[in-house]
Amino acid sequence: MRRAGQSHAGKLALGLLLSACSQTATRPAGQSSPAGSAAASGSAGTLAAVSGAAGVGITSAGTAGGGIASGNPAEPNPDGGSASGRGAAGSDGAAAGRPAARDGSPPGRGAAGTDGGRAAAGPSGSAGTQPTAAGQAGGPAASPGSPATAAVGCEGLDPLQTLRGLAPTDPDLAEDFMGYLSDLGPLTCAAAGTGTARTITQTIFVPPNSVYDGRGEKLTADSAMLRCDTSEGEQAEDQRPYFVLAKGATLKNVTITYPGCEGVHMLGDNVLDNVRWEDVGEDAASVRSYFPGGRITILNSEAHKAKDKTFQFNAPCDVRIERFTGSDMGKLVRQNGGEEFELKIDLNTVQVTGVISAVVQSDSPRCFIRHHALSYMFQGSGDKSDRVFRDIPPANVTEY
Ligand code: ADA
Ligand code: CA
Repeated sequence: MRRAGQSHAGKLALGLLLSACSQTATRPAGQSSPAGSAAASGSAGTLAAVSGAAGVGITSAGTAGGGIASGNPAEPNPDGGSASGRGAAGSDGAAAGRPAARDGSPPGRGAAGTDGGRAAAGPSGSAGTQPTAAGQAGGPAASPGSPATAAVGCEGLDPLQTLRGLAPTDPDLAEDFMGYLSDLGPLTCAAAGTGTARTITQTIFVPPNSVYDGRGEKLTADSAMLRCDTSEGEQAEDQRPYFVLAKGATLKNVTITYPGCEGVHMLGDNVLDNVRWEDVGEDAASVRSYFPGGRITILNSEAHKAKDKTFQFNAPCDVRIERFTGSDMGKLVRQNGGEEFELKIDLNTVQVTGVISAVVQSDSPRCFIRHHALSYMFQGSGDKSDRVFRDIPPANVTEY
């Protein structure tokens, strides 16, 4: 891997040594190209070992149980066997008489498409200009400007009722959100993990502003109960997530194993800290179009084997990914295709290898990227430098 700060010769020598298309996003100051004119890439497939990934790894401290309150009976989702749209991606039914949802729709709903609901929305708590150095330094769960809100525990809490309270005001998005909720199935509310390896049969709901500390636990989804796609590519759109994080919730010290299913759904203003995806499913974590979005902070984490995208954003967000390692992935970050809402992304000390398609891909003229100590290695041969920040205006990319 080449890193910022190495001499060009040093980079080149190391790059040749690695015999692969490792490139850093370093460029001379003032140059607007996202990745500079990186050297042509080398041989296909073989990846150099990743070194120096700071802060990753799960600490297995603690074995205390408790903290898990089942808000719902542990039984299969009654609508789990519904005929509509299971399995294959995009196999939804008839669209309602309006533009369809912009992201993976619940079964029976419209196919993915565009809707204007979000595209015209303003930025997430920021001026619509290029982010500044200070602009994305995020604190944990709470986002600046949001009222100081106390953590909500699971006791007496109805997850679906809580989620309904977060419905968007836009009627179309609200309808999509309600469809999402009805398809989500039963949820287990939990504000703490177990520190053990266990199989989950329901999506875990982390209440608003709570910190779910898995204490090093290793979770495996029951693929029938979470409707995980275990076919090649794992891209079915109606898989259930391991976690739904309410607004302001934090998830930490958790490993998500195979099958990855829909990973983690983040309502907004969330922190993921020391989360490890061993084998990403449809995606590792996402903000859906009908979620509030906001500040998303992903720290000390790693993700592997994402056939398509790792982190997917379908609503305006201010994203910070710091001390992250990933391997074998289509994209590290994908802004939902065809969307033009504002998305700010800060990549700080990020190392990805085996990238197939892009480090970040967006069709939005308002996708702004800041990066520091970013290194990447594509699969295959050929110069992939135009794919580092794919389809993103070079002027929107700043190295710091
Ligand atoms: C696919 C799909 C989108 C959206 C996205 C996601 O890219 O085409 O509509 O569902 O997945 O959010 O995972
Ligand atoms: Ca998804």
